[in-house]
Amino acid sequence: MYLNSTLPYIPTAEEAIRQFTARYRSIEAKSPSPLPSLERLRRLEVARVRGTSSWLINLFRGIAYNMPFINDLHPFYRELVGLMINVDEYRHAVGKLVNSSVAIGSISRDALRVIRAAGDRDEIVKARRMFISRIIDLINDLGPELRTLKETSIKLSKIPSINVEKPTVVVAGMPNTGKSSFVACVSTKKPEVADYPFTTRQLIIGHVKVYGMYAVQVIDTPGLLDRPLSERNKIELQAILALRHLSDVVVFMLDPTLHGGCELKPQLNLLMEVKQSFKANIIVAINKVDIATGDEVKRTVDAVNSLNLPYRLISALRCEGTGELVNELVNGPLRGKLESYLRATHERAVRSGLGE
Ligand SMILES: Nc1nc2c(ncn2[C@@H]2O[C@H](COP(=O)(O)OP(=O)(O)O)[C@@H](O)[C@H]2O)c(=O)[nH]1
Ligand SMILES: [Mg+2]
Repeated sequence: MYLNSTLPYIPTAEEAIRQFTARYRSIEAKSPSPLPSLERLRRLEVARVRGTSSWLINLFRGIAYNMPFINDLHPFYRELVGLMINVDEYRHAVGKLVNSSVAIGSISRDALRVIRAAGDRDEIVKARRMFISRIIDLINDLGPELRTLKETSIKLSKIPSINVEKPTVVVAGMPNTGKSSFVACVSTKKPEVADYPFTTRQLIIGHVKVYGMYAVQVIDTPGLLDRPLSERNKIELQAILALRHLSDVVVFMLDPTLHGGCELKPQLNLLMEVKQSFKANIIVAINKVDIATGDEVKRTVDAVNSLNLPYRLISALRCEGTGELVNELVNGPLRGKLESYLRATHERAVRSGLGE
């Protein structure tokens, strides 16, 4: 559910070679043995070849299988990852790592065959040299792929870690319309902050308690969904649009007064843009009703009605109408996802209670 919680350790080729040779040397004969020295050497080399090759196979498989599979990613992450990395190069690197672990198996079997059949020490030593040099060549050959994977892993670790299974409300609206105030009203725990790639911006993730659990998140997007999308460069726009995969509902904040410094018209233009590109449920919060005049509220309500969008009157300054708005979402558009989220959480708790 998170992207970057389990990213594996990825060595460079040089590090992997160093670890491999150190391991090879460190594997000792088990106990003083009554066997003649040729047999002891044979046993030792068999143990070393087996031990180091299975270590290396596990290392490479561990990397290949613990890096995210692009196709399995949640669309939000898939879209951001697609912007950050060369997906074909990444897939190739993972594939080559898997193939290499198969090749290590066969290099190891070759070496074991020769070692087992060897008639004297020289043959064993030759087989050992051959094994080590083939493995070193193989690791060296993986250098570029390991580098790609390491760079990918670093990039992935910068993607904001957001629980994509949780019912999510994204808050949009021009600056000073009251978005942060709204998030502060409805979240009952200190909001988290996550850097957002391709922007200097951060997401503010508020947590709303529902049925005794922090089961809904409300995301404030300062600097992202607060000015016309048409003014964005291509990458930035795509990064912003990735948020649509996250939002089950958009709360669009309108300031009917002139106190925020923004006329109604540009606010409505942004609302239209968000509506077109997000395709999520939108509910308009007409804010600042504590200071708005009757006329201001009326012309805003008329404008929202003409767009056929549902709305609520709130005062984020006084936290009035804000809880009701969230309840309406919980019982309406968030309901299905909330039920499955609560069910999944419950099942996880039961399983862990059973020690599974
Ligand atoms: N009178 C009044 N002021 C509000 C209300 N909501 C927000 N404000 C004020 O408007 C300004 C901008 O609010 P803020 O939440 O930071 O807006 P944001 O830029 O959209 O996050 C602040 O001075 C708030 O105190 C409201 O309901 N009534
Ligand atoms: Mg703000």
